[in-house]
Amino acid sequence: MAGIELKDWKEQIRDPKIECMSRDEMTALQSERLISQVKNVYDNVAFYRKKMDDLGVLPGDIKGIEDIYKLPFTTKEDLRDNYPFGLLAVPQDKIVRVQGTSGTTGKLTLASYTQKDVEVWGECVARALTMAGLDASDRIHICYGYGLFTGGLGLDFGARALGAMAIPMSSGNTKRQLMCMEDFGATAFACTPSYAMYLAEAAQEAGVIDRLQIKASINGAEPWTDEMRKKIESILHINTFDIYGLCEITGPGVAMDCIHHKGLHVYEDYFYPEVLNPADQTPCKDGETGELVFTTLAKEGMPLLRYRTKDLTSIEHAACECGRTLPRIQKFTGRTDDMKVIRGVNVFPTQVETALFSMGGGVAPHYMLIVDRENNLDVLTVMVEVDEKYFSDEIRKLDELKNRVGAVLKQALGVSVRVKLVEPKTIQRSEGKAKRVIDNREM
Ligand code: DLL
Repeated sequence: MAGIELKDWKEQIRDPKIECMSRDEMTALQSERLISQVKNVYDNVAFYRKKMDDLGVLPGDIKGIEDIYKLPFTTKEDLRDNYPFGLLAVPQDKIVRVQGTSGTTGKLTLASYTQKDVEVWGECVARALTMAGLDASDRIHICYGYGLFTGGLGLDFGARALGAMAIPMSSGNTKRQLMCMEDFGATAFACTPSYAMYLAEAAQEAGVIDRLQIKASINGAEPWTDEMRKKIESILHINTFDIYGLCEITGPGVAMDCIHHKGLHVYEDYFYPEVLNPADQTPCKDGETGELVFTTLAKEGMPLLRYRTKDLTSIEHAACECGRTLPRIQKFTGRTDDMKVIRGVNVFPTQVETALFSMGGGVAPHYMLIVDRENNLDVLTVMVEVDEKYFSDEIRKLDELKNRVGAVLKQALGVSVRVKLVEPKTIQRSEGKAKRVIDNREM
């Protein structure tokens, strides 16, 4: 059994007053914050004043959180159009930090933070770290990149708020990462799930697992499956936790899953979540999948109303076994723009991951989807790493495995795929977000 068994788990809650608040109290808090936030953006952000005027909505029309549907949406394009500082609600000299998306092409999506915004951010990440069973005695090895991307600094702010030791490794040089983890006695680490998988395999290969004191890892910034979670846990004998966030809203620490792994708790006292039908933006019921939309309730620097994340999930408001009343969003299948339509069928990379894990051996969870168009038809090729032995054994075994992978993927995706089996470590490992899809149709 990996990590700490559930029965031995001591649930820690950093701020029970908020995290276990009754729904009525939370609604009252959210309403109060929304009313003042709407007045703030109407008075201080020309973009929102115009949007609200166009809709004929005045701040006085917002009497509580139930009126949120009256407010305008904000999109990534709006952020780009107002790049870099057009959406600030405070003078630029009150901004103490900017962070951006991890994208490498085109203009960045930039977010600006006041001193208080940074403190709130650190507090939210500290709540998340507490949810992962960590406290001031822990040593957190952070291998998210430090820079404009929010991963490294976000976890660092959280470690500081918790009073834990931050080990600011940033990404790269896996051998050195493992050496420092061991030498500094790290008790937790944080990075993307794909890099956690890579680190786990590297630690296994180097035979250092028994010398590490890691008990938990905090992984997010990209979609990953429950199967991947269990695989990392079983290799390293730790508990892993899924952390979610986006720079526009705050960075990591918008939501985090607890030891029960039944969805990620949203810090809804600061970030009000809506799950909306992507076709007409009407609210989804609990359990129905839609687009996640956030309103920042207390952000000073760059508050956003109804920001469309393009992330697909469902929400659940029933209290969790951990005692928290914060609603839970389901683990993400992906973003609307990660989804590929192959001959009319919607395909997410995470479906491939689940299918590969269901095969129970032979194939590794390192894969890539390549989409082409041949003779006006979409062709999906899935490249998968397989055990070395298939390349040394007779070719017949490799062919058999290829047919098996093809059948499993066809069943899971509902569309036939070409399978390309490759040797271990062929697919490029990423220290940032894993690139799972190449769509040559977009070239
Ligand atoms: O990825 C913030 C972050 C850093 C989260 C470290 C967790 C850990 P951005 O670069 O702005 O911010 O990218 C945000 O990444 O809209 C999702 O599509 C995706 N994403 C983030 N966390 C998760 C997760 C950071 N746990 C975009 N599961 C979001 C699935 C995630 N997707």
